[in-house]
Amino acid sequence: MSPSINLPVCLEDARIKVLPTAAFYISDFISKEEEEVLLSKINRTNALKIQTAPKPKWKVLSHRRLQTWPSDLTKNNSLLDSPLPGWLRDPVASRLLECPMNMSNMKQHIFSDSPHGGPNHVLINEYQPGEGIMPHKDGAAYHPVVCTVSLGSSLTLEIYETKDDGTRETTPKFRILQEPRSLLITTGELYTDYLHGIAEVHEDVDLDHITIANWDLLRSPEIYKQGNFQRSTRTSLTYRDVIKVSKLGAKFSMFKAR
Ligand SMILES: O=C(O)CCC(=O)C(=O)O
Repeated sequence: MSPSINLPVCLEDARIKVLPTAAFYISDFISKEEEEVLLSKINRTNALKIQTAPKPKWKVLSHRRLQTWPSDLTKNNSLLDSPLPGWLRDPVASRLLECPMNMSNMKQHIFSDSPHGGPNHVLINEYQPGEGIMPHKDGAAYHPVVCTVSLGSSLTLEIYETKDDGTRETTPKFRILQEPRSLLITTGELYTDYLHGIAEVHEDVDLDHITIANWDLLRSPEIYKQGNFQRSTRTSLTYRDVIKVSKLGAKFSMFKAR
C-alpha cells in the first residue's frame, strides 16, 4: 500500500461526531499518484470519446461540468446494467468495500446493506473557482449512502435543514471541509432529510474548529488557520448504488466502446 494512504482500521474511527447521523471522513483515502491517474483518466476519457463518438463525455452545465458513469439514469430512475470501468473500480470502489464498519463485525462494509452490495454508479463533477451546486437532495433513485472522493482542491460542502413549511433554511446547519484525496461518506438522515450544496464562491471563509464539522479529522488544519481558503479546480467522484437496474443494458453494453 502506498505510504501516503492512511486508512482507519474501521470506519467508526473516522466518524464525524458532530453530525446527526453516520458520516465519515478519511483525509488520505487515495495517494497523490492515484489522484493523478484518476484525473488523467477523467480527461483522457473525454479526449477518446471525442475521437470515437460525436457526444463528448463531459456535460457542460451552467455552473460545473459533469460526467456520468457507466451512463445516465433512465426517465424512471433506473440504470442500464453495465459495469463501471476498471479505473473507477480500482482503487476507490474496491477500497470502500475493504473498509470494515466497526471492529465487532469486520465483514460489514458501507455498502453491505445496499441492493447490489457495492456502488454501480459514479458522477464526476468538476468545479472551477466560483462554481458550485445548488442545495438539493439526491432523491429516491439511490440507496442512501454517498461516497465522495475529492481531487485537486479543497472546498466546503454545506448541509441545510428544511423548515416546517418545506422550504430550506438560508444558512447551513453544518459545513464539511473536503481536502484533495479525501473520502466523505454521508448516510441516513443526512441523505433523506437534509439538503447539501456547494456555494458558488472563489474562497471558502469562516473556517475553524467550530464551523467545520470534520475539523479534527483534517489532514492539514494548519492550511486553513487564517480562516479562509482560495479554491482551485476541484473534481469530485460520487459513488452510489442505483436501486433499480435494468438487465437490458447488459445486452447493449458489450457493443459499446469503453
Ligand atoms: O461534488 C460534490 O461533492 C457534490 C456533488 C453532489 O452534490 C451530487 O452529485 O449530488
